[in-house]
Amino acid sequence: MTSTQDLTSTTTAFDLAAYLIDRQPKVEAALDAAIRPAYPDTIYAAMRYSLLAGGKRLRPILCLASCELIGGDPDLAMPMACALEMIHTMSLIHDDLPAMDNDDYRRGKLTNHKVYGEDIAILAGDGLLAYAFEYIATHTHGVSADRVLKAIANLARAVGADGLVGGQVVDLESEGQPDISVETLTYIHNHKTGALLKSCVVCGAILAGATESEIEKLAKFAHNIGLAFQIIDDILDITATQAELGKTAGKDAQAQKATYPKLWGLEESKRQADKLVAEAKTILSEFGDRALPLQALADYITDRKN
Ligand code: GRG
Repeated sequence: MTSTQDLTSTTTAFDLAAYLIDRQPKVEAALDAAIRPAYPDTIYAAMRYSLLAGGKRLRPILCLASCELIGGDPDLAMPMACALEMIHTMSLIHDDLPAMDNDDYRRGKLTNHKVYGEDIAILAGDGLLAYAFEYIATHTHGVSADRVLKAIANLARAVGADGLVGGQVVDLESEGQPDISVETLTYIHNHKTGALLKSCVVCGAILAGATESEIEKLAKFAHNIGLAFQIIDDILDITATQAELGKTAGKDAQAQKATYPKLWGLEESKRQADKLVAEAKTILSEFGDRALPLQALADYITDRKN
């Protein structure tokens, strides 16, 4: 079962558990406050159902950690962190629809369309997507307008046809095809999963006033952890149970999807994920102790069980 506590099982030199015990409830409370029940009741209930359904909250926590690494007060980045989770959640709602991956469970609960119907689930996703951008623009305080604009532009690009949407399209088109190359698979994952994770890290840094060179290093770090995250996701789809995942296990094989374990085998896939994370951590070493939270989160990505 996925829960906000699941991230805390990771052990590293840095006390990630203590860090998350501090951060996760703050993110939960900020999300709950960001979207309150309102009229029309159904759409707000559907948006809140998926947004507040648990999940590891990895994306907001990456954003806050990146802001802090650059020396920013993490509170400045909280509206952006919430918006990132709104967009992640809307992508899960749409991904679970019958026209996409067609799943009945997510985060240990029935999927949005199973509870509210397909029409409302589509609109709940749309509502979350639009509100995410409104929320950044109206609730980010104490940051110059040019930084906010730069972060919004980065996030919009990560979500559109050159990001999540593009990755999902190539993923759908590749289903059932026997000869998907490593290049196509890597395109899918860098866009479908990696783009948003990269935007989390980059936007946190932008809001804190990072230099271009700092942003470039953080983007490389995030690129590596994004790909490692998806490799581990492919592995867990084979090795973990539905109870551990909070969603149907074995979906990739069932949908005849190309995956890294299918191309490389389980052992080599894990080795590649470990290598990407080790490189990612090295990229941040020049930031010293300020990089410890992000480095510990990178380790978590390969150690996680869901
Ligand atoms: C963004 C406009 C727009 C449309 C969405 C459906 C779609 C287009 C894209 C699919 C994106 C997707 C669902 C990628 C998979 C990402 C992934 C590995 C999700 C699991 O993330 P976790 O493990 O989940 O962090 P929790 O529940 O812990 O947050």
